[in-house]
Amino acid sequence: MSLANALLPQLMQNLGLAASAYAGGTLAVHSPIDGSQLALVPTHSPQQVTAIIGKAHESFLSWRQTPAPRRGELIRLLGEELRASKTDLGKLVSLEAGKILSEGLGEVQEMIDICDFAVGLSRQLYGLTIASERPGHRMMETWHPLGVVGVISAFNFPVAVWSWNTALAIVCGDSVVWKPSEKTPLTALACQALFERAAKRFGDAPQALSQVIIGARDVGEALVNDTRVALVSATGSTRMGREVGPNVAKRFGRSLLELGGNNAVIVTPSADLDLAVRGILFAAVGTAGQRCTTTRRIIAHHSVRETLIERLKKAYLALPIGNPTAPGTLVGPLIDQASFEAMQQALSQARQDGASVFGGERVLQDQFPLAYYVKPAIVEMPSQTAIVCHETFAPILYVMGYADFKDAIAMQNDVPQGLSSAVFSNDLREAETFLSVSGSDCGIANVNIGTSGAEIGGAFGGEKETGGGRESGSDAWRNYMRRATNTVNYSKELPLAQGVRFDV
Ligand code: UN1
Repeated sequence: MSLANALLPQLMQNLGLAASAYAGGTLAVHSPIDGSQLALVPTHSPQQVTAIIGKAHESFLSWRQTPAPRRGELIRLLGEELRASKTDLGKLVSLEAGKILSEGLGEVQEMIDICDFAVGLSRQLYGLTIASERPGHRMMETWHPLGVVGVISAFNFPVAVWSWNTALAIVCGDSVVWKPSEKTPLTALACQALFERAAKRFGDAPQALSQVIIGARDVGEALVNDTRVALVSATGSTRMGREVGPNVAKRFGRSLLELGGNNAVIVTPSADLDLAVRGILFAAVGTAGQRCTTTRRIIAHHSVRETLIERLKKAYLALPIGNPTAPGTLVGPLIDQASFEAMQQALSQARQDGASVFGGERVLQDQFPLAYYVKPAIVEMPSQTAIVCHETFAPILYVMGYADFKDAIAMQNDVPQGLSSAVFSNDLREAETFLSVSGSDCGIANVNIGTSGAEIGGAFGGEKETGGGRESGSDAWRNYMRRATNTVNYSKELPLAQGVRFDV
C-alpha cells in the first residue's frame, strides 16, 4: 500500500467521512506524493447541480432573515471545528495537493483566521449615511444578502479559498455552492463534513446552506450559467477566467475573479540581501512554485545581481526536496505530469531565448516513478521574453537585470498579469515610489517581504489578467451583498433633487 493510501482512511474518518463518500465513483483522485490512486469520488450530473442550486436558493431565502450576528455564530462554530481538525485537515491537504505539512497546516490556519474575521464582521456590515441636498430628507445605504454564491477553486489552495468565500458569504446572509478542483475533491468533502458538524451544533441553519458539487467542466458550466447564482467567485487560471467571466456577465451575474499571477521582486542596490534571499526563497520555491502569488521574476540591479544569484543558487542546492509529509522537507512534488511537462517546455523555450538554466530537472523518480519532483530552477534571462510573460505554474524563477529604477518598475509592470509584487530596498524614495501611483500596478505591492503568503486581513487579488476581484479581508465582504440606497422624506414637502420643478 502506498504511503498516501495508508494514511487516508484514518484521516477521513477523523474528519467525519465514511468510506462510501469517496469510493465507487468515477473521478479518480491521485496523490501527487507518489502518484497512487487515493479514491474514486462520485460525481454530479449537470441536472443534479441544477437541483442543488435550487436547494441553495431556498436556503438563501430563509438564511437572509437570520440576523447577521447570529449568522456569525455559525462561522464561529466552523472556526472551532477547524481548530479541532487542523492537524487532520492539514495532513489531508498534504496528501491530496502535495504541500509540505507546515504549509498544509498554514492553509488551515488561513481558514481559521478568516472565520475569526468574519465573526467580527457579522456585527459590522456597515452602510453609510449620506447628507441629502433636500430639507427634511435623510439618505443612507443598506447592505442586503445577495443570493447563492458559486465558488470555483483550484488545487493549490484546495480549502482556504473556499473558506475565504464561504465565511464571508454565510455571514453576509448568502448560501454557497462549491465546485472544487477535480484534482482535490477529498479536501472539499472534508470541509463540507466540518461545515455540517458546525451547522448541526448551530441548530436551525437551513439544510443546504453550503454544498459541494463534484465533477468536470459540465458541472462548472451548470453553476456558471444558472441565473440563480448571483455571484461566481472563481480562482484559477486566466484561461478559466476568460470563460467564466463573460458567461456570468452575459446573464448579468456578478463575478469575482482571482486568476493568474506573474509576480516580480525588484532588488535594489540598497537591499538587505540576507532578507532578500530568504524572502525570495520562500516565495519562489514554497508550495513547489504553485501559488498564484509565487515569485516568478527577479529584477535585480546590475550591482547586486551576481551576488544575489550566487546566494540564491547556494540556497537552492541546500533545499530538501521530497515527501512533503516528512519532517524537514521544504519542496514537495508538482501536482501532476502535465505540470512537469509545462515546466520543461517553458525551460526549453527559455534556453532558446538565450537563457542559462540552473536546476529544473526531475528528481526522485526511482523512489516515486509516478510522481513529479523537480529541482526548482533559476533562469538567467537576457531580457523579458514572451515565456517570462507567461505564467508557468511551477518553480521557475526568471532573473533579469536593470540599471535604472524606473526601467525596473516598467519591466515589473510589463506582463499581462497584475497580482503581487515586491521591492527589497532600504531607500525610502525607491520603496515609496514602488508603492506610489507610478509604481507597481499589482493588487499587492510589498516592501522587504516576498510576494506570497499574504495575511487574510487585506483584500486579496489583482489587476489586468488577474481578473480584478478582491476576496478575503478589508471590505471584500461587499462583493457578497447588494447595496440599496435609501432616501427617506420626513417633511411635508416634496422637493425634487437638482432643483427640478414639476408642479401641477
Ligand atoms: C493562491 O495561490 O491561490 O498569499 C492563493 C498567499 C496565500 C494565498 C495564495 N495567502 O500566498
